[in-house]
Amino acid sequence: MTNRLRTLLLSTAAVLFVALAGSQARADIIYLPNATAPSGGVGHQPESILSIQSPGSTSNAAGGVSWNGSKDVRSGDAKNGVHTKTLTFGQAGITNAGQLRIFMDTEDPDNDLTLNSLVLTAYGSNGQVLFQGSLAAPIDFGNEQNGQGHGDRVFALDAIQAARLQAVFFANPNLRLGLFASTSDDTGSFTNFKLGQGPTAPAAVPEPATMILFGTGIAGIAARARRRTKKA
Ligand SMILES: [Ca+2]
Ligand SMILES: [Ca+2]
Repeated sequence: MTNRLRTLLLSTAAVLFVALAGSQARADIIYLPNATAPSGGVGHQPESILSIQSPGSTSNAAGGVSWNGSKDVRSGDAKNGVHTKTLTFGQAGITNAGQLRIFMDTEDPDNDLTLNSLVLTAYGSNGQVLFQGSLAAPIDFGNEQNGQGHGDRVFALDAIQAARLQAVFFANPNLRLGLFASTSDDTGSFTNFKLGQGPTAPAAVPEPATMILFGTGIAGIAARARRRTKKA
């Protein structure tokens, strides 16, 4: 193997590693267009994590709930009481981040709205942020004709982010999940979000062992290339 080839191999491994690290730093919530959201409004299972309501007759709403280490902190247009609260994995009815689903129930009077942002955050016992995933871009939804109490849309973490959250959950089994959302064109109504369980697919969680093997493989290629460079 020529030195140039070794250098090329090492650079390729380095670029691949940086690319992987970059993709893992960006946590995506994905929309599952073919998944069905459950019926039953706030106060029914699955558990509600957040409702936001545009104030008065305005058309935009934004708000969330976080955990400060001792209590929930609501912000913006988040509704009180049973609507809005952080949830543990247990309270969300899940044991695996790959099965985590965010169900959106819209109530918009003219049956369309834009979901501008959706951010899921995992908090540790001191309120520290352990994980964060978000919607990559706003989504316009139409044909929301079920009214309140009938779920309309389903979201999940993509496979890489689900694996990240699962690793965080293993290390912090009492973590609390909070959510922030913002919508527009939802005049005079509220939008509710619940956390619950879906089938593992389509947001399947890669086995942590696979990820480790993959990482070890890259490190192995680099080490081998280094040894060969030394010999030469
Ligand atoms: Ca609805
Ligand atoms: Ca509307």
